[in-house]
Formats: sequence, structure tokens, C-alpha cells
Amino acid sequence: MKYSVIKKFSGKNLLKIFEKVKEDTNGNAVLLGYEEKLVGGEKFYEVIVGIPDTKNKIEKIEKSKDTDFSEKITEIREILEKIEELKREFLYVRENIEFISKKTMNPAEIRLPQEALNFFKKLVSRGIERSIALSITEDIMNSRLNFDLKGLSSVVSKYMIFRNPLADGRKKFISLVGPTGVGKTTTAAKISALYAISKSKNVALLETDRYRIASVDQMKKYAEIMGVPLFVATNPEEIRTMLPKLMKFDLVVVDTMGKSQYDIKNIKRISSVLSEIGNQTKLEIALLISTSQKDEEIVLVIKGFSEIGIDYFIFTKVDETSYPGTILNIGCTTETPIAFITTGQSVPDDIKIASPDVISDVILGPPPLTMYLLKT
Ligand SMILES: Nc1nc2c(ncn2[C@@H]2O[C@H](COP(=O)(O)OP(=O)(O)OP(=O)(O)O)[C@@H](O)[C@H]2O)c(=O)[nH]1
Ligand SMILES: [Mg+2]
Repeated sequence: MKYSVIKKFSGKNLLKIFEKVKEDTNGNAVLLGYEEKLVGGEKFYEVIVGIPDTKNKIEKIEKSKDTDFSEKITEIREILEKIEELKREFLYVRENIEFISKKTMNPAEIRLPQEALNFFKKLVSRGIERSIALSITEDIMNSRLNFDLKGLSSVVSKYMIFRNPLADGRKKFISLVGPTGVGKTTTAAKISALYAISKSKNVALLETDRYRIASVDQMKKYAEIMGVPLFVATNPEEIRTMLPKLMKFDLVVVDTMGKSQYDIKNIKRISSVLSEIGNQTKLEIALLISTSQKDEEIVLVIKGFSEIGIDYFIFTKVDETSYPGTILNIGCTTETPIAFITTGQSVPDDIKIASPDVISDVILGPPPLTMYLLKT
């Protein structure tokens, strides 16, 4: 240690010397030496103290701070690398969990060549039923296609039907029905924007939800943003009166109230409101299905709403599930086509017309967790 000052204190009383040292140096002194002497038969003390060189000390502290800081940065970097590695491992484990947790492989699966087996595993990990995944994999193999997006896209229409309701260019009403909170109001706005913007058609929105004032307000906001007129008619009489005006539009997107698939009484009520429109003009009915629901529950949703007569499905909230294979599983078990998928809360952007490419991309694309991790 360096000292800026080295001082000697002397006296007969050691305690008093130390008090003096403390006073003179503000308690900063460090004892360097001490001597006891006899002068004229009396004890005499000499104390040598040093005042540490604080400037030097500060420099040293600063220096050590610098070293500490760069060491900390290296440490943080190492931790971040570790986190990245853990993320990768976690995603890998997650992808395989679904596969492993299912029953052991059957002989047909075991016979698959390695590349085909990896693709099959990928499909299963994304929620596609094992038997469907096997059939798709074999199809790709037998058609000598690659195990990639293009390969899947080439065979996927064997398993589900696609229909773009906007492609025929006919004047029509499209009504959106489905369980509560599935995304009907938001999707109605998205569809109207899709048609108004891409096809430059006259589009209107019709709100029929009589229970939720919020739905009307929500719709008003969307209609304003997109410059699309909004009509509100909440009972068959009002609809009847309004129909002549509405039938002048190329497309009217009709929002309905959300009802549980088990609430058959109210589903019938929606059906009777919609038949006011269907009796007079072309009406197509889309059932909205939340993609993150279990396949078994979705089957019950379809059953519950079958009373209304469904023309096609819209799978919503695809961005909220790691298992979009559900879309394919449901597509396989019904003759009903799929029209759109919705992929987020943003109106009007987060909607896509369903197609083999779009569905294959969703199935083989990164799961939502990866998307969020990549974003953050
Ligand atoms: N993540 C995600 N959220 C969505 C999507 N579509 C709609 N939502 C959100 O889901 C919530 C409900 O959407 P709404 O459009 O009000 O649903 P609704 O079916 O009209 O609801 P009810 O009228 O109450 O039956 C809102 O917070 C929407 O922003 C989607 O594709 N992805
Ligand atoms: Mg609504």
C-alpha cells in the first residue's frame, strides 16, 4: 500500500497517542510501527502511522471496476449463450415430447426410412393424428416428393378441402358463427377489409349481436378504420327492413352473437335470424373454430352448430397453438371446406386465405414459442 504521509506520534500515554492519531488523520491512519523507550527512567512511546494514498486507491478501485465490468460482461455473455443453448434443447425436447408420449411405434412406422421417419415425427409433434401423419408421409414417399413444405403442400389437398369464398366474385352475404370469444367480430372486420382492398368491391358490415353492446362498439371502430359502412340489425324484423339496402353491396359480412356449442336453443335463434337473409339472397355461413381447442371439443362445436348449416370453416388463433395439425385432423373427418385461417389480433392483417401452401407452412413452420423467443 502506498502512503501519502507517514507521521510519527510520541508521548507517555499510549491511549492518548492513539486518540491524537485518530483526530489528526480523521481515522484514516494505518499503524506502521510502534516503539517503547525508556527516557530518564520513564516509559515513552513512539507510534508511526501512514495515511494511505487515497488517489492511488481510487485509481485502483476504478481500475478494478473496469476489470470487474469486463469480467461481468463475459459472464453475462456466457449466461446468454447458455440460455440460447437451453432454449434450443427445450424446443427439441418439446417437439419430441408429443411423439414420445404417444404409444410405441407400429410396424408401418418402424419400416419408414430415416428421412421419412423424421418427417413423420415432425407431423406428429405438430398435432397431426398418427395415422394421418403416416399416410401423408407415405404419400410423399410414393410420389417421390421431398419431405419439405412443397412435398407436404402437394399432398395436403387429399386430406382436406379448400375454398376461397371471395374467389367466385358473386354478390353474397357471409355470416360468421361460433362459440363465444372465438374471433367472430375481429374476423368479420378482417374479411371485409380483405375483399374491399384486394377486389375493390363495395363491402358492408352487419352486426346482429344484440346482447353485447361492446360488439357494436368494437365493430364501429373497425368499420371506421377501414371505411366500410356498418349496419346494426338485431332481430328478424330489423333485418327484413334493412335487406333491400344491404343487397346493393357486393359483400356483406354478418357478425353474430357467440354461443356455446351446447346452447342449442340460442343456436336455433341465430339460425332463424340468418334464415331471414338466406331466404332472400345468397348467404354463406362460416363456422369459426379456435385452433387451440382439442380435436374432440372441436368435433362437438361442429356438431352443435350443424343446426345452422355450415358452408365452410375458419380456423382462428392459429398463432396461439403449437399443434396446428388439428386443422388437418378436422379437415380429414369432415367434408366441409376450410376458407380462412387467422393468425393474430391485428385487424385487418392477421388473416390468410386457406390453401395447401398456407396450411403446410403453418404445420412445418416454427411453433409459436420459437416465434416469440425469436421476437424477444
Ligand atoms: N391471438 C389471436 N387472437 C385473436 C385472433 N382473432 C381474434 N383474437 C382475439 O380474440 C378476442 C375475441 O375476439 P372477438 O372478435 O371479440 O371474438 P367474438 O367471437 O366476436 O367474441 P363474442 O362476440 O364475445 O362471442 C379478441 O381479443 C381478439 O383480438 C387470432 O387470430 N389470434
Ligand atoms: Mg363478437
